[in-house]
Amino acid sequence: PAIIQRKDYKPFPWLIPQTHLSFELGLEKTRVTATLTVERNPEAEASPTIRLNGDGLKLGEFKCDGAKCSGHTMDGDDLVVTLEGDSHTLTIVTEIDPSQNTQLMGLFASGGMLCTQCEAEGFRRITFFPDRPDVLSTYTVRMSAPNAEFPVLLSNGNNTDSGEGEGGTHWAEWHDPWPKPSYLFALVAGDLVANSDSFTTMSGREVTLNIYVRDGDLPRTEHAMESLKKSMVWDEETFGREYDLDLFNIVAVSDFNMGAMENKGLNIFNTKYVLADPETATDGNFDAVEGVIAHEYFHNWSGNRITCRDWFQLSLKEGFTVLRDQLFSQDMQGEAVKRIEDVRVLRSVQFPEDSGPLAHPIRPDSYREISNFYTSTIYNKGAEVIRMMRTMAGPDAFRKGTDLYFGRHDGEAATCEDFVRSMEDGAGLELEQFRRWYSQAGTPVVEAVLVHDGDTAALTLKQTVPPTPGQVEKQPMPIPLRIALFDRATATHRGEELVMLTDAEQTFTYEGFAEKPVLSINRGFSAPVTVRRDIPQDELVFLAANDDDPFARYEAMQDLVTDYLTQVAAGSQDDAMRAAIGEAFAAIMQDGDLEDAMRGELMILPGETYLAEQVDAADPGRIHEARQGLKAWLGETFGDQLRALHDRANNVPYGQSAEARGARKVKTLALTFLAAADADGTAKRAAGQYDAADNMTDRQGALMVLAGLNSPERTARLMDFYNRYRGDELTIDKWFATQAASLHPNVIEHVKALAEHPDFTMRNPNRVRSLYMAFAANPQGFHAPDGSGYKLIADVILALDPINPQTAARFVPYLGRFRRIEAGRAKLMRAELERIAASPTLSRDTHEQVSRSLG
Ligand code: HT7
Ligand code: ZN
Repeated sequence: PAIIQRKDYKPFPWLIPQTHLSFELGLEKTRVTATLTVERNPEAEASPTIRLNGDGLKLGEFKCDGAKCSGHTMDGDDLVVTLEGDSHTLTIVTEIDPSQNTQLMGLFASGGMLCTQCEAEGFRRITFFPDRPDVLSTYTVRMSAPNAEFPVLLSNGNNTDSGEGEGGTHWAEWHDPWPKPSYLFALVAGDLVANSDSFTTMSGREVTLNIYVRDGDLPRTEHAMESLKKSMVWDEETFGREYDLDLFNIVAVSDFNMGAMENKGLNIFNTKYVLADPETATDGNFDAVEGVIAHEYFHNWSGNRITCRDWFQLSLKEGFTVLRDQLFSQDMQGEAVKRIEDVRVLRSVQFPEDSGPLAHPIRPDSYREISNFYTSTIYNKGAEVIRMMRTMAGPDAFRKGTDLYFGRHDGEAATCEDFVRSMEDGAGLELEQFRRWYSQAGTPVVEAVLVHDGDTAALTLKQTVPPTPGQVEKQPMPIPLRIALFDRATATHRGEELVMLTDAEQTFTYEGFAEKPVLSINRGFSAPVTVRRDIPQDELVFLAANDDDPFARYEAMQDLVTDYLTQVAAGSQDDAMRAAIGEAFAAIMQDGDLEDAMRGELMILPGETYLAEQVDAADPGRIHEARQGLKAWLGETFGDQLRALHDRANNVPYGQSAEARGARKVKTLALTFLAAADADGTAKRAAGQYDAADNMTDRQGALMVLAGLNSPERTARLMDFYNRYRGDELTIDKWFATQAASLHPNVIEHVKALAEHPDFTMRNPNRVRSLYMAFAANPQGFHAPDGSGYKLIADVILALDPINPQTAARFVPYLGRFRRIEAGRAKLMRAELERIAASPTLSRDTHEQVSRSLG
C-alpha cells in the first residue's frame, strides 16, 4: 500500500461549501444520497477532475447538475469525476449494510442502534467525498427511519425540523452552522433515553445538554453530566473558550474502537466513559469518565473550531487537548497525584513506543494507515511538548499564546507550525530549536552529575537523543529542567529554578554551598526525558523522605526501587539497599502529613514494563521474580503496619472525598503486599474486603488480589462476581480483565478458557480488550518462557484482523518489543510476528504495524 508523505501536502483543488446528506436508515440497508456543491479552490492548483474518496462503496446513481453524466470513473475505491466549469452540484447515491460493518468505522450497528465513527477516514465508507480534514463544508442532514426501531434521530448541530413519514417512518432534519471536515460528521438513530440538563455560558447563552443511553443505563449518567458542566465552566475560566451551539448531545454506545469521538455537537462515547455509579464503577472509572468527557468537550475548540490541515498534524489537536484535559483533571482531583499518574502512563506506554520499532515524532513524516498513528506519542508526548512550552512561558504568558492561536486560526485547518508560531508571538517564547521536539523521535537521556568544590556546586548535564527508525543522527533538544538544591541538614532549598539544557553538554554553577547539596531534578517532570543522575543511595532516601515537590519525592522512591530491582534481576542482591527501601517504605506508611492518595503513589513499585525499559535485553521472568520478591519482603517485614493500614482504611466510609478515595487506594495496595508474603492469610482478608464492599473499587480490588492466589476464596468470589453482575456489560468486562491481568501462575489457561465463555465475543472491542489487552499487558503471562503467551496474542491478531483491523493492529506493539527482550524470548516473539506477516490477507492496519515491527 502507498506511503503518504507529509511533504507531499497540497491543498484540495475544490471547495465543498455545502453538503446535503439524506439517509433512509435501516440496520441492514441504508441508502445515502449526498448532494455536494463544488467550486474551484482559488488557492489550489487547478485540476480537471475531482477525486472523491470511497472505501468499499458501490456507486448507485450519479448526477452532475441534476443530469445523469458519464464523466466519472472508479480509481480503486475512489470516484474520480471530470469537471469543466467552476462550480457544480454533484448528487451521489450509495447503499450500505451497517449490520455487516464489524470494523466499526463509517455507519455501523451497535445493540440495535445505528451510529457513525468517521475519524480518521470513516466518512468514505458512507459516501464518496474528499475525506480529508482540510475540506470544510456546511452540513445539512435529513434522516428517515422506522419510528418504532429508531425513535431518536440525531446529527450534528441543531434539529431544524422533523415529522412523520409513510409506513411507520419518521424523519428529522439537522443543520450544523459551523463548517467542518467530514471526520466530524455524526449520526445516531436508536431507541434511547436522555438525561437532560442545561448550561448557561459566560455570555449568557442557554445550552441544552443531553446524554443519551439505553433505557436501563439512565441512573448511571449523573457523573458524566456533572463532568460535562464542570468542563464547560473550566474551559471558559482557564482558556476563555465558550460553547458555540444551543445543543450539546452525547450518545453512549457499547461497540466502539476507542474511548470517544468529538463530532461537532454530537459526541459519541464508548459506554465505558459515560456510565458510572459506585456499585459498578471504580474510582479510576469515575476519573476516566470525567477526563474523557472533558477531553471530547475541549476538542470543540482544539480540534473542531480549529482542526488539522492533514493527519500529520494530529498532535495539534490531540496533544493540546490531552494537555487541556490533564490540567482540568489536576484542578478537579489534585495536581500532584494526577501528574504522577500521567507520567506513569507516559513511561509505561509512550517511552517503550519511543524506544522501539514503531517510534515516530509527534509530527510524523509518513504513514500508510493513519489509524496506526493514534498513538501514545501523538497524544501523551504531544501533551508533554506543549506542557514544556507552558513551563517555559509560565501560565499567564501561555494563555496569551493560546488566545492568539484560537483567535488567529479560528475556522481554519491548521498545522503544528501555526501553533508554535502563535506561542512565539503570543507567549513571547523563542522556539527555533524547540521545533526539534516536533521532528525528532526518541526519548532524550540526560545524565546529571553534581560536583562540589569549596563553596561551589557544579551541575553538569549531558544529553543524548537515541537513534530511532529512519533517524540515526539527532540534534540536541532544548530541555527545560526544574531543579532545586537541598541543604541536607535543614532539608530546605533556596528556591527552585528552571535550567534550560540546550547543548549536548552544559555545566551550571551555584555558589554559597558550604556542604554538598542534594540535587532534585526534573521536578514536576518538567521534561519528558529519562534522567540518569549519579546520586548516592542515601541522597535518594533523603529525597524520598524530604523533597517538597511531590513528583520529585515519588521519583526518588521510584529510582531507589528501580536501581535495586534491576540489580536483583541481573543476579546481584544488595541487602543494604533493600533495607534502605524498607526504611523509606515504612516512613511513607507512617508519615502523618501525607494524604493517603499520595501515600499510595509513593508505595506503588515501578511496573515491570518500565523496569524492562531500564535495561538492555531485559529478562521479563527475572524482573517479575525480583519485583514479586521485593513485594513479599516488604509484606513480610511490614506485615503489622500493612494490616494496620488496611484496618484503618477499612473504617473510612464510602464517599467521593479525597480522604475516602485515598483510603480505598491504600487499602487494596496494602493487600497486594500482604498477598505476596502470606497467600492464605491475605486470601481471607481480601475475601472479607470483597464481602463487605459497598462499592466497586473495594470489590474489584479485593477480587484482583484473590484472582492471583490459589485459594478457595478465589473461586467463590469470582463466581459471585459473575452472578452478581451477569448481563451488565461493563462490569463483566472487569470480570474478564481481572482474571487476564492476574498474577495466577495458570493465567494463560484461564485466558484460553475465558475465550470459550459464552459471554466472550470478538465483535465487541471492550470485551476483546478486557480479555486480551489485559493479558498482553500482564508480563508474567505474556512472557511465558515457552512462548505460549506470544502465540496466543498472535492468534488473536490473526483472528481479529478480518473482523476489526484497527483493534487487531493495536496488539502488534506487544510482540514488536522483541529487540529489547533477552534472546530466547526475542526469537519466539519475532517468529510470531513473521507468522502474522506470512498471512496473505492482512489488513493495511496490521500489515503496516507488523512490517514496521520486523524492520
Ligand atoms: N479524536 C478521536 C480519535 C479517534 C477515534 C475514536 C473512535 C473510534 C475511532 C477513532 N479514530 C480516531 C478521539 C479523541 O482523541 O478524542
Ligand atoms: Zn482527542
